Amino acid sequence: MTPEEKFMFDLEGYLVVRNVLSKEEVDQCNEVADRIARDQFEIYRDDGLKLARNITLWDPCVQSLIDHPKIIPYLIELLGPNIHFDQDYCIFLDKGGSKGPLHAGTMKSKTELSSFFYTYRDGIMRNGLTTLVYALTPVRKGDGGFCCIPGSHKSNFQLDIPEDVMYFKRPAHYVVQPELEPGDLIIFTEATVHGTMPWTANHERRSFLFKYNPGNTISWADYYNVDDYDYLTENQKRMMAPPGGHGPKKPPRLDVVAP
Ligand SMILES: O=C(O)CCC(=O)C(=O)O
Repeated sequence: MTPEEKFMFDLEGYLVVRNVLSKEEVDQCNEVADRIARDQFEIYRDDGLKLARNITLWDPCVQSLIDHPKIIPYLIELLGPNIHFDQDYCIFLDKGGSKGPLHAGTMKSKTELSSFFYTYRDGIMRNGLTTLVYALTPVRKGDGGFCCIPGSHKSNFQLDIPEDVMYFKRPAHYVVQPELEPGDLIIFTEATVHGTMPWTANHERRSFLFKYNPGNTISWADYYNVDDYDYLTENQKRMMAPPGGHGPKKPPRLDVVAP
C-alpha cells in the first residue's frame, strides 16, 4: 500500500483500487458468470437481487482471486500476514434490486459482531473482517450498489444515523456511492457502515465479494473444505486453514507469502 492509500484507508475506512483486474481477467470472470451463475443463485429475488455463495468453486479464474498477487500486499498491511479467508459470494443486481440497508460498523448493540473492528497503534492498522468487492460491470454516479459512510469506522455516534438514511429513504451527503470501472476493487473494513443502494442502471451490476479476517478470527461459521478444490496454491491453503492460534498438538497457522 502506498502512503497515500494508507492515509485514505485510515481516514475513510475504505479504498478504491483501480485496474486490479486486467480486461482479460474481467472478461474471463464475466464469461464464467454468463455460463454458470444462473444455475447457482441461492437468492433470486423478484426485485432483482441475485446472490450465490462459494463462487470460488465455479472456475479457476474466480478461485485465483482469493490470492491475486495484486491484493496480497493490501491484505498483509490491513490484517497482518496471518490471514483467514472467511467467505466469498457474488451480488448481481437488476434494476430495482438491493441487498439491504446500511449496516455493520461497530454498532455492538445492533449487530453484536465483535469481529468488525478497526484500530491503529504504533504504526500498525488492525482490522477485523475486511471485504474486497470486485466490479465486473461499470458503476456510474447514481447507479447504486455498494455505498458507505466514509470515516464511520471511527465514529462514536453510529447508532444515531437516522433510520430513513439507513434505509435510503432520505439521501444524506455523508453516504457515498463510488464510481467504478470493470476490474476496479473496493476494499473496506466491516467497521465502516456500508450497504447496497438500490440499483438504478439498465445494465446488470456484477460484483464478486471476498472476505478475510486476521488468522485467529472468523465471522462466517462454515470453514472452507480444502478437499472441495482440485488444486490450491500455497497461499490459498494457508488462508483456508481453520482459524486459530497454535497449541501443543497443532502446528501454528502459516503466514501468507508476499508475491
Ligand atoms: O453491495 C455491496 O457491495 C455491499 C454488500 C454488503 O454489504 C454485504 O453483502 O453485506
